[in-house]
Amino acid sequence: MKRYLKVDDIGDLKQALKEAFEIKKNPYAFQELGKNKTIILVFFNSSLRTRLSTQKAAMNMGMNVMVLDINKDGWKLESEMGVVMDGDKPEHIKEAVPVIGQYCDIIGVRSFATFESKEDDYNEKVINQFIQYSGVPVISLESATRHPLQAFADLITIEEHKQKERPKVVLTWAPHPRALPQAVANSFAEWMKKADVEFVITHPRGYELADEFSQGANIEYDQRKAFKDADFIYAKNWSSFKDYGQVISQDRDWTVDEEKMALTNNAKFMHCLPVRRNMIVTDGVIESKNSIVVPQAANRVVSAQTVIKRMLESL
Ligand code: SN0
Repeated sequence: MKRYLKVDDIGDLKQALKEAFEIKKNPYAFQELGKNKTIILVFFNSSLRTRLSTQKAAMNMGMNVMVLDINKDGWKLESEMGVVMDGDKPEHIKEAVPVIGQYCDIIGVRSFATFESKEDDYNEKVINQFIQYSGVPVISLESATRHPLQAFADLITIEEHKQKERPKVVLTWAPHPRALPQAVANSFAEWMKKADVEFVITHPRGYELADEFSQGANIEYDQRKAFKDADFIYAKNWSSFKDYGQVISQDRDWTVDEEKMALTNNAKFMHCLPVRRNMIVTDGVIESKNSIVVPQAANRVVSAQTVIKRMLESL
Protein backbone atom coordinates (compact mmCIF):
# COMPACT_ATOMS: atom_id res chain seq x y z
CA MET A 1 0.00 0.00 0.00
CA LYS A 2 1.57 3.27 -1.16
CA ARG A 3 -1.10 5.69 -0.02
CA TYR A 4 -4.02 5.75 2.32
CA LEU A 5 -6.50 8.53 1.59
CA LYS A 6 -9.87 6.96 0.90
CA VAL A 7 -11.90 3.78 1.23
CA ASP A 8 -10.72 2.33 -2.10
CA ASP A 9 -7.12 2.35 -0.84
CA ILE A 10 -7.95 -0.39 1.69
CA GLY A 11 -9.61 -2.77 -0.79
CA ASP A 12 -11.96 -5.45 0.53
CA LEU A 13 -13.48 -4.33 3.85
CA LYS A 14 -14.04 -7.85 5.20
CA GLN A 15 -10.36 -8.66 4.68
CA ALA A 16 -9.33 -5.35 6.27
CA LEU A 17 -11.52 -6.10 9.31
CA LYS A 18 -10.02 -9.56 9.60
CA GLU A 19 -6.50 -8.08 9.65
CA ALA A 20 -7.57 -5.39 12.12
CA PHE A 21 -8.95 -7.95 14.58
CA GLU A 22 -5.76 -10.02 14.31
CA ILE A 23 -3.74 -6.92 15.16
CA LYS A 24 -6.06 -6.00 18.02
CA LYS A 25 -5.63 -9.46 19.53
CA ASN A 26 -1.89 -9.52 19.05
CA PRO A 27 -0.58 -5.95 18.73
CA TYR A 28 3.13 -6.71 19.22
CA ALA A 29 3.37 -9.66 16.82
CA PHE A 30 4.69 -7.69 13.84
CA GLN A 31 7.57 -5.70 15.34
CA GLU A 32 10.18 -7.17 12.98
CA LEU A 33 8.41 -5.34 10.13
CA GLY A 34 8.96 -1.95 11.73
CA LYS A 35 12.46 -2.46 13.08
CA ASN A 36 14.76 0.44 12.07
CA LYS A 37 11.91 2.02 10.12
CA THR A 38 10.77 5.58 10.80
CA ILE A 39 7.43 7.33 10.46
CA ILE A 40 7.09 11.12 10.54
CA LEU A 41 3.70 12.59 11.45
CA VAL A 42 3.20 16.14 10.17
CA PHE A 43 0.39 18.22 11.64
CA PHE A 44 -0.93 21.45 10.16
CA ASN A 45 -3.73 21.39 12.79
CA SER A 46 -4.41 20.39 16.36
CA SER A 47 -4.82 16.74 17.26
CA LEU A 48 -5.21 14.54 20.29
CA ARG A 49 -6.47 11.11 19.19
CA THR A 50 -4.89 11.00 15.75
CA ARG A 51 -1.50 12.01 17.04
CA LEU A 52 -1.40 9.69 20.04
CA SER A 53 -3.11 6.70 18.42
CA THR A 54 -0.91 6.80 15.32
CA GLN A 55 2.20 7.15 17.49
CA LYS A 56 1.05 4.19 19.57
CA ALA A 57 0.27 2.15 16.45
CA ALA A 58 3.75 2.82 15.02
CA MET A 59 5.40 1.96 18.37
CA ASN A 60 3.43 -1.31 18.47
CA MET A 61 4.97 -2.05 15.06
CA GLY A 62 8.46 -1.47 16.48
CA MET A 63 8.96 1.75 14.50
CA ASN A 64 10.69 5.00 15.38
CA VAL A 65 8.30 7.94 15.44
CA MET A 66 8.86 11.65 14.87
CA VAL A 67 6.11 14.24 15.15
CA LEU A 68 6.24 17.70 13.60
CA ASP A 69 3.70 20.37 14.47
CA ILE A 70 4.56 22.34 11.39
CA ASN A 71 2.88 25.64 12.19
CA LYS A 72 4.51 25.75 15.63
CA ASP A 73 7.88 24.05 15.21
CA GLY A 74 8.69 24.32 11.50
CA TRP A 75 8.95 27.09 8.96
CA LYS A 76 5.63 28.24 7.60
CA LEU A 77 5.27 26.54 4.21
CA GLU A 78 4.47 28.17 0.88
CA SER A 79 2.43 25.90 -1.41
CA GLU A 80 1.74 28.18 -4.39
CA MET A 81 3.95 27.61 -7.43
CA GLY A 82 5.92 30.40 -9.08
CA VAL A 83 5.40 32.98 -6.34
CA VAL A 84 7.90 35.60 -5.18
CA MET A 85 8.43 34.51 -1.58
CA ASP A 86 8.53 37.95 0.00
CA GLY A 87 5.77 37.26 2.56
CA ASP A 88 5.55 35.40 5.86
CA LYS A 89 6.31 31.90 4.49
CA PRO A 90 10.08 31.20 4.45
CA GLU A 91 10.07 27.64 3.04
CA HIS A 92 8.50 26.10 -0.06
CA ILE A 93 6.65 22.80 0.16
CA LYS A 94 8.68 21.64 -2.88
CA GLU A 95 11.86 21.55 -0.79
CA ALA A 96 10.36 20.81 2.63
CA VAL A 97 8.45 17.68 1.59
CA PRO A 98 11.28 15.85 -0.23
CA VAL A 99 13.57 16.69 2.71
CA ILE A 100 11.10 15.16 5.19
CA GLY A 101 10.94 12.14 2.85
CA GLN A 102 14.71 11.68 3.25
CA TYR A 103 14.35 11.20 7.00
CA CYS A 104 11.63 8.53 7.05
CA ASP A 105 10.01 5.52 5.41
CA ILE A 106 6.38 6.63 5.81
CA ILE A 107 4.81 10.10 6.20
CA GLY A 108 1.48 10.79 7.90
CA VAL A 109 -0.08 14.18 7.17
CA ARG A 110 -2.93 16.08 8.72
CA SER A 111 -3.80 18.90 6.36
CA PHE A 112 -7.50 19.79 7.04
CA ALA A 113 -9.78 21.97 4.93
CA THR A 114 -8.67 25.59 4.71
CA PHE A 115 -12.10 26.85 3.55
CA GLU A 116 -10.17 29.41 1.47
CA SER A 117 -10.97 27.61 -1.77
CA LYS A 118 -13.48 24.82 -2.32
CA GLU A 119 -11.54 23.78 -5.40
CA ASP A 120 -8.17 23.52 -3.59
CA ASP A 121 -9.79 21.67 -0.68
CA TYR A 122 -11.69 19.18 -2.87
CA ASN A 123 -8.63 18.67 -5.10
CA GLU A 124 -6.69 17.80 -1.92
CA LYS A 125 -3.98 20.24 -2.85
CA VAL A 126 -1.81 19.85 0.27
CA ILE A 127 -1.82 16.07 0.73
CA ASN A 128 -1.34 15.56 -3.01
CA GLN A 129 1.82 17.65 -2.82
CA PHE A 130 3.10 15.29 -0.12
CA ILE A 131 2.34 12.32 -2.39
CA GLN A 132 3.98 14.00 -5.37
CA TYR A 133 7.16 15.27 -3.72
CA SER A 134 7.96 13.04 -0.71
CA GLY A 135 9.07 9.83 -2.47
CA VAL A 136 7.63 7.71 0.37
CA PRO A 137 4.16 6.26 1.15
CA VAL A 138 1.68 8.79 2.60
CA ILE A 139 -1.07 8.21 5.17
CA SER A 140 -3.85 10.75 5.56
CA LEU A 141 -4.29 11.78 9.18
CA GLU A 142 -7.36 13.77 8.01
CA SER A 143 -7.10 15.66 4.77
CA ALA A 144 -9.29 18.46 3.47
CA THR A 145 -12.11 16.13 2.44
CA ARG A 146 -11.62 12.82 4.27
CA HIS A 147 -10.62 11.19 7.56
CA PRO A 148 -9.98 7.56 6.57
CA LEU A 149 -8.32 6.32 9.79
CA GLN A 150 -11.37 7.55 11.69
CA ALA A 151 -13.80 5.84 9.31
CA PHE A 152 -11.89 2.55 9.49
CA ALA A 153 -11.94 2.73 13.32
CA ASP A 154 -15.68 3.46 13.11
CA LEU A 155 -16.26 0.35 11.00
CA ILE A 156 -14.25 -1.79 13.44
CA THR A 157 -16.32 -0.39 16.33
CA ILE A 158 -19.64 -1.08 14.58
CA GLU A 159 -18.52 -4.62 13.77
CA GLU A 160 -17.66 -5.20 17.46
CA HIS A 161 -20.93 -3.78 18.82
CA LYS A 162 -23.53 -4.84 16.28
CA GLN A 163 -26.32 -7.14 17.51
CA LYS A 164 -27.61 -8.11 14.09
CA GLU A 165 -26.04 -9.02 10.76
CA ARG A 166 -27.08 -5.83 8.95
CA PRO A 167 -27.55 -2.99 11.47
CA LYS A 168 -29.18 0.35 10.69
CA VAL A 169 -26.55 3.09 10.95
CA VAL A 170 -27.59 6.75 10.99
CA LEU A 171 -25.22 9.64 10.40
CA THR A 172 -26.84 12.73 11.88
CA TRP A 173 -25.75 16.33 11.50
CA ALA A 174 -25.80 18.22 14.82
CA PRO A 175 -25.26 21.89 15.67
CA HIS A 176 -21.87 23.44 16.42
CA PRO A 177 -20.65 27.03 16.98
CA ARG A 178 -17.86 26.93 14.34
CA ALA A 179 -17.43 25.95 10.71
CA LEU A 180 -16.07 22.39 10.60
CA PRO A 181 -14.89 20.39 7.57
CA GLN A 182 -17.07 17.76 5.88
CA ALA A 183 -14.15 15.29 6.11
CA VAL A 184 -15.39 13.02 8.92
CA ALA A 185 -18.90 12.83 7.46
CA ASN A 186 -17.57 12.26 3.92
CA SER A 187 -15.35 9.37 4.97
CA PHE A 188 -17.97 7.82 7.22
CA ALA A 189 -20.45 7.89 4.30
CA GLU A 190 -17.88 6.48 1.90
CA TRP A 191 -17.15 3.56 4.26
CA MET A 192 -20.73 2.84 5.30
CA LYS A 193 -21.88 2.66 1.67
CA LYS A 194 -19.36 -0.16 1.12
CA ALA A 195 -20.09 -1.90 4.43
CA ASP A 196 -22.88 -4.39 5.08
CA VAL A 197 -25.24 -1.94 6.84
CA GLU A 198 -28.46 -0.04 6.17
CA PHE A 199 -27.14 3.52 5.95
CA VAL A 200 -29.16 6.72 6.42
CA ILE A 201 -27.92 10.33 6.52
CA THR A 202 -30.02 13.01 8.18
CA HIS A 203 -29.31 16.76 8.12
CA PRO A 204 -31.12 20.07 7.65
CA ARG A 205 -31.61 21.25 4.06
CA GLY A 206 -28.50 22.99 2.76
CA TYR A 207 -26.13 20.52 4.46
CA GLU A 208 -26.04 17.99 1.60
CA LEU A 209 -22.62 16.37 1.24
CA ALA A 210 -20.88 16.39 -2.14
CA ASP A 211 -22.54 13.99 -4.62
CA GLU A 212 -19.69 11.49 -4.60
CA PHE A 213 -20.29 10.89 -0.88
CA SER A 214 -24.08 11.17 -0.65
CA GLN A 215 -25.00 9.26 -3.81
CA GLY A 216 -26.33 5.82 -2.97
CA ALA A 217 -27.09 6.73 0.67
CA ASN A 218 -30.66 7.26 1.93
CA ILE A 219 -31.15 10.91 2.84
CA GLU A 220 -33.90 11.68 5.37
CA TYR A 221 -34.48 15.33 6.27
CA ASP A 222 -36.64 14.45 9.28
CA GLN A 223 -34.18 13.55 12.03
CA ARG A 224 -36.77 11.81 14.21
CA LYS A 225 -37.90 9.62 11.32
CA ALA A 226 -34.28 8.75 10.56
CA PHE A 227 -33.68 7.69 14.18
CA LYS A 228 -36.54 5.17 14.13
CA ASP A 229 -35.20 1.64 14.76
CA ALA A 230 -31.57 2.75 14.35
CA ASP A 231 -28.89 0.50 15.86
CA PHE A 232 -26.13 3.13 15.71
CA ILE A 233 -26.39 6.92 15.89
CA TYR A 234 -23.25 8.64 14.59
CA ALA A 235 -23.38 12.37 15.32
CA LYS A 236 -21.18 14.94 13.61
CA ASN A 237 -21.30 18.57 12.66
CA TRP A 238 -20.11 19.77 9.30
CA SER A 239 -20.37 23.10 7.49
CA SER A 240 -22.25 23.52 4.23
CA PHE A 241 -20.69 22.06 1.08
CA LYS A 242 -22.94 24.00 -1.31
CA ASP A 243 -22.49 27.30 0.50
CA TYR A 244 -18.91 26.24 1.05
CA GLY A 245 -17.66 26.42 4.64
CA GLN A 246 -20.68 28.38 5.88
CA VAL A 247 -22.59 27.73 9.11
CA ILE A 248 -26.19 28.04 7.92
CA SER A 249 -27.88 26.59 11.00
CA GLN A 250 -27.15 26.20 14.69
CA ASP A 251 -30.59 24.76 15.38
CA ARG A 252 -30.40 23.07 18.78
CA ASP A 253 -33.47 21.04 17.87
CA TRP A 254 -30.90 18.81 16.08
CA THR A 255 -28.92 18.09 19.28
CA VAL A 256 -28.92 14.34 20.03
CA ASP A 257 -30.85 13.93 23.28
CA GLU A 258 -32.50 11.21 25.37
CA GLU A 259 -35.92 11.74 23.80
CA LYS A 260 -34.59 11.10 20.28
CA MET A 261 -32.43 8.17 21.37
CA ALA A 262 -35.63 6.60 22.75
CA LEU A 263 -36.94 6.36 19.16
CA THR A 264 -34.09 4.03 18.21
CA ASN A 265 -33.57 0.31 18.65
CA ASN A 266 -31.56 0.93 21.83
CA ALA A 267 -28.90 2.44 19.56
CA LYS A 268 -25.26 2.91 20.45
CA PHE A 269 -24.05 6.52 20.32
CA MET A 270 -20.89 7.32 18.36
CA HIS A 271 -18.83 10.48 17.73
CA CYS A 272 -15.26 10.90 16.50
CA LEU A 273 -14.43 13.42 19.31
CA PRO A 274 -13.72 16.12 20.32
CA VAL A 275 -17.41 16.70 20.98
CA ARG A 276 -19.18 19.86 22.12
CA ARG A 277 -21.48 18.71 24.91
CA ASN A 278 -25.04 20.03 24.87
CA MET A 279 -24.54 21.30 21.31
CA ILE A 280 -23.93 18.00 19.48
CA VAL A 281 -25.13 15.67 22.24
CA THR A 282 -26.55 16.01 25.74
CA ASP A 283 -24.53 15.03 28.80
CA GLY A 284 -27.13 12.33 29.46
CA VAL A 285 -26.61 10.59 26.10
CA ILE A 286 -22.82 10.79 26.00
CA GLU A 287 -22.60 9.49 29.56
CA SER A 288 -25.20 6.75 29.03
CA LYS A 289 -24.30 3.07 28.87
CA ASN A 290 -25.04 3.17 25.13
CA SER A 291 -22.29 5.69 24.44
CA ILE A 292 -19.30 3.94 22.82
CA VAL A 293 -17.16 7.00 22.07
CA VAL A 294 -14.23 5.78 24.18
CA PRO A 295 -13.95 2.26 22.68
CA GLN A 296 -14.42 3.97 19.30
CA ALA A 297 -11.40 6.19 20.01
CA ALA A 298 -9.44 3.16 21.27
CA ASN A 299 -9.91 1.55 17.86
CA ARG A 300 -7.99 4.42 16.27
CA VAL A 301 -4.83 2.53 17.26
CA VAL A 302 -6.11 -0.58 15.50
CA SER A 303 -7.02 1.16 12.24
CA ALA A 304 -3.71 3.05 12.15
CA GLN A 305 -1.71 -0.08 12.90
CA THR A 306 -3.46 -2.07 10.16
CA VAL A 307 -2.63 0.62 7.61
CA ILE A 308 0.98 1.02 8.81
CA LYS A 309 1.47 -2.76 8.70
CA ARG A 310 0.27 -2.91 5.11
CA MET A 311 2.58 -0.07 4.15
CA LEU A 312 5.58 -1.67 5.84
CA GLU A 313 4.82 -4.92 3.99
CA SER A 314 5.00 -3.09 0.67
CA LEU A 315 8.22 -1.13 1.30
C1 SN0 B 1 -12.59 17.75 13.67
C2 SN0 B 1 -13.38 17.90 12.38
O1 SN0 B 1 -12.88 17.57 11.30
O2 SN0 B 1 -14.54 18.31 12.43
C3 SN0 B 1 -12.73 16.34 14.12
C4 SN0 B 1 -11.62 15.44 13.96
C5 SN0 B 1 -10.29 15.91 14.39
N1 SN0 B 1 -13.20 18.52 14.73
C6 SN0 B 1 -12.89 19.75 15.09
O3 SN0 B 1 -12.08 20.38 14.48
C7 SN0 B 1 -13.62 20.29 16.31
C8 SN0 B 1 -13.16 21.64 16.72
C9 SN0 B 1 -14.14 22.36 17.63
O4 SN0 B 1 -14.03 23.58 17.71
O5 SN0 B 1 -15.01 21.75 18.26
